[in-house]
Amino acid sequence: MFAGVALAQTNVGGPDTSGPTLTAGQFNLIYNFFSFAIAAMGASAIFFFLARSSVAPKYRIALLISGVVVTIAAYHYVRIFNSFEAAYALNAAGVYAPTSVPFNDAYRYVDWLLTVPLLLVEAVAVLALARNVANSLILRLAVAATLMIVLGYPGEISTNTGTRFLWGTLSTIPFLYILYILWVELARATERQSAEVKVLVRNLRLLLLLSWGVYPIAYILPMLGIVGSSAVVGVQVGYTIADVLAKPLFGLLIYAIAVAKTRDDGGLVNDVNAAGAPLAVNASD
Ligand SMILES: *C/C=C(C)/C=C/C=C(C)/C=C/C1=C(C)CCCC1(C)C
Repeated sequence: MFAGVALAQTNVGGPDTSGPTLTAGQFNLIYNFFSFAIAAMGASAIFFFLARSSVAPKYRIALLISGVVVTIAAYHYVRIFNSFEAAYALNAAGVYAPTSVPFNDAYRYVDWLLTVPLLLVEAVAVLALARNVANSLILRLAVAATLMIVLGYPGEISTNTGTRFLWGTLSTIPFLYILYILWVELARATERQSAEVKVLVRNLRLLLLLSWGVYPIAYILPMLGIVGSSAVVGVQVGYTIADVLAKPLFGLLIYAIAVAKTRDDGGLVNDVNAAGAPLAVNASD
């Protein structure tokens, strides 16, 4: 009986069943952000797949992974968008009230579970480090990324501040570990690079810090007294902005690094034959 009461309390709303009413402006803001994310993810997927031939073969895997990441994200944003549309209905009062269909926030976490480890692989891949160094980095980063997301989820779906705080804190431990590893290793990896690559990698690290830092901030909004419809808007818009920075924009920086490193490595004759045979090296570059 007590357990039942406790469960009912901590699970109010569950994965967002009975959300608050949204004004037309709030609904449209979220709606347009989701729509923008679908366009950004979809268009950048096309770009990353097609841009592979403009970088040296050893950097192509990084662009391929960038393309896969934004493709996965585009798919999930379509699902999130549809779920959001079904979860609210315009009523006679001109506001959007929750329907009986819950807004499915789990799509985000499933998306992150796939894309976050891949984003880390992408960053390591473009550096073209020695194989053993790269493998060890990828393993540590992928395990930490998975832990970060799995630990964050129970807090995300809880409306209980204590529960949210506990899982959020646990999730922050692997998060800090990832940032530390990337900060130290990305810096070390650029020591021998050209000035241009150094600046680009520095920008990549800053973008990573800036965009990844938005997620825990959006997560704690409901704990900072921002509740009801403002919390829904803050969390959804916050995560969407962060996703566009962390995936398409991050991918573009990866592309810029691959182009700069291709040039530093001696360039490439951009005339790839259809069979994808090894490219000739442009000695004059
Ligand atoms: C493309 C998606 C990306 C890069 C997602 C990144 C997500 C995070 C960095 C999430 C971090 C969290 C915490 C550090 C604590 C609270 C729970 C999370 C999962 C929101």
